[in-house]
Amino acid sequence: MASPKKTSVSIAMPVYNEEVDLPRNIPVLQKFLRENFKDYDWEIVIADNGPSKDRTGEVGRELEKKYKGVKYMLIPRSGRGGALKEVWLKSKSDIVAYMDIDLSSDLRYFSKLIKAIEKGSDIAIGSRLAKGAKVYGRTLLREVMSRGYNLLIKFFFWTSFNDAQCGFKAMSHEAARKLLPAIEDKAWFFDSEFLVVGECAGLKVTEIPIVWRDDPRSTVKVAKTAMGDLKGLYRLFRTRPWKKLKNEWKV
Ligand SMILES: Nc1nc2c(ncn2[C@@H]2O[C@H](COP(=O)(O)OP(=O)(O)O)[C@@H](O)[C@H]2O)c(=O)[nH]1
Ligand SMILES: [Mg+2]
Repeated sequence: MASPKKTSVSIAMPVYNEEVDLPRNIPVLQKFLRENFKDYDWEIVIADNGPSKDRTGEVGRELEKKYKGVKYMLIPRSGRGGALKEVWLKSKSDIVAYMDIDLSSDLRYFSKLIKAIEKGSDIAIGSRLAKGAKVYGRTLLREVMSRGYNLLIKFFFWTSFNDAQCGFKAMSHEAARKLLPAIEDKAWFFDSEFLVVGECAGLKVTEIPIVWRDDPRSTVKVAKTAMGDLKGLYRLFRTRPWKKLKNEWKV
């Protein structure tokens, strides 16, 4: 008798100049999935951008050869959001997900994200600002900015989630297929945009409190990214893209 089809999961790892973390953390994630995700058909997709200016490309291709279930993809130009969108839209898996290569989010919470989607959520997100979350080593500046930014989102869009920017998220194949073509940002605002537009259009977002150990090395330029976020929120407030989606989806 044929065994029942396993749920498939694609995990994108957006990377830019990550020659140090890639060989250290891809094996950690691959081992974790081998041991804990036996009931799933999983793949890890290294989503390199640019291309990176260091040996990320070579290291990524070596990891693809060496480790089962690991793929390397070079996505020309687009930033982090553009890379995620491309990997997710190309994926045929039932569930698409992503996490940051520094593995700041404790992997033990990954199955909770996936289970939330299996139980019927369209989007599941890790959260450092929900009740029950634990955060170690985050700078006061990032913490204050993050709290302020998320309050602003709630105030203007009446959304339910508390942490738009955590690098630990999953989405059903169906939600990705219908939502992502409408998402414009190709950089850091991408996450906020798909969450706001998705929830305002009627998709179900589940927030999972996680344990986060901050990696002090960061590729984020705080002032520039904050400006991009504010401009992005203003664009969404003005254009209200979910209205068109609600019509298309007949919500
Ligand atoms: N594909 C891609 N990934 C990026 C880009 N910029 C940053 N990343 C990745 O995004 C993830 C999160 O970056 P990180 O610097 O840890 O952000 P922070 O934890 O918010 O400070 C890491 O895996 C980075 O390599 C980009 O332009 N393209
Ligand atoms: Mg980080």
